[in-house]
Amino acid sequence: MGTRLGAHVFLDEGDHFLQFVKQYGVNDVMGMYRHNPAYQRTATPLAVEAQGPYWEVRDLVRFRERCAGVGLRLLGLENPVPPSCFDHVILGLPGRDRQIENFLVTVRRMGEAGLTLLGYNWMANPPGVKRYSHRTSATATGRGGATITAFDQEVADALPLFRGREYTDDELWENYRYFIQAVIPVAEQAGVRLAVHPDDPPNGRLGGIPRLFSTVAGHERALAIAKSPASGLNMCLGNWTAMGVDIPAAIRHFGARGQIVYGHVQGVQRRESGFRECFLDEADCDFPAIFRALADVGFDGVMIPAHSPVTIQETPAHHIGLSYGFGFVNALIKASA
Ligand SMILES: [Mn+2]
Repeated sequence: MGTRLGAHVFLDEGDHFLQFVKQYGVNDVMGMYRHNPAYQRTATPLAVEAQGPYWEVRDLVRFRERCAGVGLRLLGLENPVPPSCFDHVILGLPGRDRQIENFLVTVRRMGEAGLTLLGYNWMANPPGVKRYSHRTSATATGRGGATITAFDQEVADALPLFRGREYTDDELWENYRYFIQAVIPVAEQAGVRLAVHPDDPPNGRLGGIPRLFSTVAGHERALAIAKSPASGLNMCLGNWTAMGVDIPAAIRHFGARGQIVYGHVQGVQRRESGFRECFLDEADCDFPAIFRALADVGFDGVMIPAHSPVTIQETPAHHIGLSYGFGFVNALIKASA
């Protein structure tokens, strides 16, 4: 009960990665699309799409049992399919009904496998861009020479259109309504809660595509459309910091209505034209006040430290940054309990 430490798991790092997060005090974890055997068997997301980019019950159960083997509870999946298997939904392109139907299959099968949380986002990523997809730099320099990512709106404004034309806010809202109204009854039935990630970066428009989840009002509007306890938020603190809003107030607002499903913890510093990532202790947000607000609204879920500055001797799976994050968040949880 209450706020708990969570983690993303990376099965391809081996079972010792699961044990590593367990050692740092994590009990609850979230999986991702890259663990879907259908995805791992193929070289390209398009090939996955041809096979049907949804999860089978047996693969979900196997995943859950592998986590349970080291004492971890698999809560659910975040971004269960690659962006290329969901983008027609966001942009309202031909083929979106098939992508939605595949999404619904995953929701049903998660319910059958006893997984209750499904994180998703509403970003139409430019094709071919992978990790930290919407940074303008992945090689900026942070404290002590650590490598950090950064976003500069002026650089982003010079990018070509991602999808060949400008999309309107109305279009994307209508596409969102179409999607969420199809999913909610199925999610309710399956006992699965959806959590939408803020747009990353939370700017108004990128590559000609509006960013619906970049303001408090946008989140509010989306939840009002869904009107269901099965629809909630992934409180990604890095992006909420980049929005420049009063985060404890937002937590009290949404949390009092039980709409915060889980969250991410990242450090972000705002800059004149964008932001840069940083260590948690130097972030432009009041973490103690944020975790107090979570406790005050009776939040019952996980907060997941994720990517962090890359220091000397960091590993490919970011063990060093993660262990710093686990310790930082664990202390915040203890101090706010
Ligand atoms: Mn996040």
